[in-house]
Amino acid sequence: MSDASSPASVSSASVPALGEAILAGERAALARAITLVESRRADHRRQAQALIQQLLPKAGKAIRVGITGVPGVGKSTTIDALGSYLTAKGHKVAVLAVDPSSTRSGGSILGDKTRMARLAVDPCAYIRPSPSSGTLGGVAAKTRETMLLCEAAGFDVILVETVGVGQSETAVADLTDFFLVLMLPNAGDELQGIKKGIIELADMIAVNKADGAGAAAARAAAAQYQAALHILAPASPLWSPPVITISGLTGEGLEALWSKVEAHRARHEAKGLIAEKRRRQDVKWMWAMVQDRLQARLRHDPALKARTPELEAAVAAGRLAPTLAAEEIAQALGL
Ligand SMILES: Nc1nc2c(ncn2[C@@H]2O[C@H](COP(=O)(O)OP(=O)(O)OP(=O)(O)O)[C@@H](O)[C@H]2O)c(=O)[nH]1
Ligand SMILES: [Mg+2]
Repeated sequence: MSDASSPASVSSASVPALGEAILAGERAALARAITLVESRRADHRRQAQALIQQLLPKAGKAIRVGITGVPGVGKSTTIDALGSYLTAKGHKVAVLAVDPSSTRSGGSILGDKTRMARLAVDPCAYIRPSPSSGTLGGVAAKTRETMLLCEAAGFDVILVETVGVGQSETAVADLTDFFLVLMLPNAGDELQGIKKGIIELADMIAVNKADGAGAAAARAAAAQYQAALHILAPASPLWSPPVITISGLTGEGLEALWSKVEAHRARHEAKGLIAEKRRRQDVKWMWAMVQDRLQARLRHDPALKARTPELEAAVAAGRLAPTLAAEEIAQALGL
């Protein structure tokens, strides 16, 4: 069930209490904490960091799955069906999203709730739409912290949806243990447009809408993707990304899909590779956040904001060497 989060205003003394409430599985506390994490206010950021630090030892126990695909491929429909299958098996499922374009005033929120009708009323599921503003790095960093809060709250499956635009797939792949790429059955054009980068990120490809009249086309597409994977994907001794067909609408193939996710986890966990991947991701996140802060300084520092248009114009006009302009900006940043 998704909560409408109230404006977060937590006195610093009550951060530990909020943490305890999250650990006890209180939905309202989780929603408040996520609101803190998403807030831009400096005092909220500090409280959020204290909270994350407190809860970190209790986080990390979930299977984290990223799901991408072009608009309309059926991500939300599939997540609704997969999530319901998983809660019926006793899992607690959190659904998060990374959509850096979702400043469109909650449009995606409504969309997702109607497309995830079953999960939206499932007491063992929690749906949280994408943080609605900021850079991709900023949005993804907040989603990452929200994921940690959900784990501390006892969610053992985290599904992160992202629409396949820009670099959002890479950001979500860097948040998750397993990256699932959904494809449409009409492979012809799709295969042409397939980005090599996506294939390299994929731990599995699922051709969706393999139902009714689409079933045969889906099977044909799956065969083509399988062939493409052999050519494009780097061979790993541990895992060859499978290509399967599913229907998010009927639920067909979702059991097989999940058994692949579990097989991937078992195989990698046995060699300590999930933990290793997460440590690598953490280091990458650290640098991504440093870069985000530097960029924010670049954009918001009043002196720089006043000066950079002139510098840009002078460089563009050939009046100033780029090196000199860069030097001035670096000095202003204290570098
Ligand atoms: N036949 C069939 N239709 C499906 C299936 N999955 C989704 N659809 C339909 O495809 C349309 C888009 O589904 P969504 O789940 O909203 O797709 P999405 O990938 O989440 O879309 P965005 O959030 O806009 O990127 C809807 O009309 C669904 O009913 C499927 O397995 N079979
Ligand atoms: Mg969707």
